[in-house]
Amino acid sequence: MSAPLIRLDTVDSTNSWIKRNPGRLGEFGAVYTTSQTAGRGRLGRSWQNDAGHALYYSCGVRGTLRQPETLPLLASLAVADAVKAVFGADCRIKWPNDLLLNGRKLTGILCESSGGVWIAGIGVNLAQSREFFDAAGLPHATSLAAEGVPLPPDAADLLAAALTDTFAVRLPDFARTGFAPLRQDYLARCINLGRHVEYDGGAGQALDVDPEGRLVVRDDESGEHRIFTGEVSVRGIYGAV
Ligand code: BT5
Repeated sequence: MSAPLIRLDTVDSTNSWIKRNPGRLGEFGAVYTTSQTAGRGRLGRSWQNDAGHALYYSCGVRGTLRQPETLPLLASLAVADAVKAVFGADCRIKWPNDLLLNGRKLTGILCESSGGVWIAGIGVNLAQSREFFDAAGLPHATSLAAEGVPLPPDAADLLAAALTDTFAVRLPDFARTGFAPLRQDYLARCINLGRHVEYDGGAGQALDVDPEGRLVVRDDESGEHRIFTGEVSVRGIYGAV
């Protein structure tokens, strides 16, 4: 049986919709729209809407996850798989979960839990113009169209369906075991490795992402660190120096 996939014309936030409707998606399912009026990022930030030009998607998972804190890493890989399958575009992942195309942010991910449901909320920029991002004050953002990727008119519907599939493929192993079975595929896309990064309280070279999903950094001053939360900037990405 395929997972429920609900399309809404417009909604405040697809993550918030799942919180209000915790029983609607069964064990695993998704909701999406191309118009979100109050999209949320992490840490109280907002996610910009451009009605009809992007995919705003959330999937909900009920049940036990072995390493729920690594759900954002699973989500980033599932989107990278789906974007490759539908549009042929190869994205990189900036740890933990931004997807980059040509060094700019194509996708943002917000994971939450509520009422026994794990929620992975994913915003994918599809057809916004460079002018839209400039006017919105987002010089480091991009869309598939702005990077020259041709889009069919039903791009959002195709991507939502593909994303539900790529999630479903990786979910059983992930639920049982956690990040470890995804790790090699994740590392192959991770843009941090070998680069100079800055994190809350230090800076150094990113060496690895460990089986717990932590970024391993050789700090310039204090040796090896394993980072799980907080902001990490990468030299050369989003204008970081
Ligand atoms: C994220 O937060 O990147 C998570 C965004 C998650 C959005 C999805 S849409 C479906 C679901 N429903 C929701 O309500 N949310 C999820 P964060 O790492 O905090 O990044 C937020 C920052 O990204 C903002 O402060 C801006 O600088 C930038 N930003 C905002 N809108 C953007 C966009 N459309 N494209 C690229 N960057 C954007």
